Amino acid sequence: MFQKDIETMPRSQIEALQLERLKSLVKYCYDNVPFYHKRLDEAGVTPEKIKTLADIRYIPYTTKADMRDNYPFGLFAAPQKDIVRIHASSGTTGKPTVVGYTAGDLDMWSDCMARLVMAAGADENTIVQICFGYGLFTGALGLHYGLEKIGATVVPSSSGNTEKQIMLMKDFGTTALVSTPSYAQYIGELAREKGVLGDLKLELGLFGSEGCTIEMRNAVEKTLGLFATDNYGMSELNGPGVSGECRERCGMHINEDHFLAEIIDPETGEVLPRGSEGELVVTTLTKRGMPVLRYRTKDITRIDCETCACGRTFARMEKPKGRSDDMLKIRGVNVFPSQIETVLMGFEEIAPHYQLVLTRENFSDRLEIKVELADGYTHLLDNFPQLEELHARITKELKIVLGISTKLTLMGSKTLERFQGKAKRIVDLRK
Ligand code: DLL
Repeated sequence: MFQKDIETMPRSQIEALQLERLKSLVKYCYDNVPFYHKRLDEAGVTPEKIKTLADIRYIPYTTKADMRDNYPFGLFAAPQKDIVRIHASSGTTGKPTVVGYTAGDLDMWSDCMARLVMAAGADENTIVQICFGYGLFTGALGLHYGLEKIGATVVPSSSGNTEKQIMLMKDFGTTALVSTPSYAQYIGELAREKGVLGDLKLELGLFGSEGCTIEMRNAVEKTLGLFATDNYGMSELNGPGVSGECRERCGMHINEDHFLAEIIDPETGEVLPRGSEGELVVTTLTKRGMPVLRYRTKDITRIDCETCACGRTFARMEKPKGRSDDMLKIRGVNVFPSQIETVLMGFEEIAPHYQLVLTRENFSDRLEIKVELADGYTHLLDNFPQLEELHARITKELKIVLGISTKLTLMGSKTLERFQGKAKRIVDLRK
């Protein structure tokens, strides 16, 4: 373990540390960020009001809209001279959300990452290729510093130019790959096509940044012949390093000394008891550049506080089921794309590439699921009875799991788009 004394602290000690840090964080935000000063005043919360961890419920939530309203630096708590790095979200729907880090924040970030990559099995013998895009996106630099901290050999190859990535992987004897699971799958397919898959020495995949069911992870592992762990985070909270899987892979350990996690009902905002499924809300306990109080992540998950078989005591969050704003509402029924992914990946005839197309016909929502046939099964496209039989089996299973009828289209190999970053699998033509 990277910091065994911290990662195995008894629960009571973790909570005592969180309370102490929460109290000083609230005071820090109150004194240094006019936005929080006003918000806390309006809610009647003074720093002295926080006496137990449960008192966090008095603090109002912070949302993405608050970040946008305070663009670019309005939520910074430290003066510009102390900010040494800025990252930002991609901002596909408006202005990006901007995050500033002090030197101490960067140190904390790389410690968090170092813990998680070590928990995944990386060490100083690991040669790791970072195939996340370097730049304002937090993924690449976040993992980069954590991996350097544990002494791994880092190859900052960034995303794109996949043929060159594969050449470097082969020539450098790369043993670990950092990327989205969808890009990893693409790298594997291209390496197979080029006839060099067998020359790669990949053992470990440090994946994250997008939803990935266990079934999808298994498919990517099979393609590349590696063991993969999942990593979770978001720019607003630091980037990656909020939580990640150890080799037990029974949930992602939350770095609880730096991040206080709650689960709330996404509709009512009510705090739910531990173990319930709901929206993850996170408070950054130690950040100084841009601390965040009770950030609504919109990610739907569940938290388990039992000690893990690996010995770590930090609570584990389940792989997010999806984002509350990615949940598809089809003819009144809530459907998460991850449910569809689980069904599709249960069929060996299906490749890990799919797209969900939403349309509206006659005032009614339609969901078309386009999915590629796996290599070795594309001949079915020329065998109508067999194709029909497979189509019927998958459609039936989708209906059972989703509770609604969908249109399934089975497609040939490499007909759907491939992604070098986060996969975009939903095409909503209803708007
Ligand atoms: O994706 C940070 C990151 C980089 C995490 C690299 C892990 C590895 P954003 O671009 O701000 O930050 O996107 C954050 O992506 O709220 C989730 O909806 C989703 N997400 C991130 N990691 C996972 C994961 C980075 N492991 C948003 N599983 C989050 C499911 C994830 N969803």
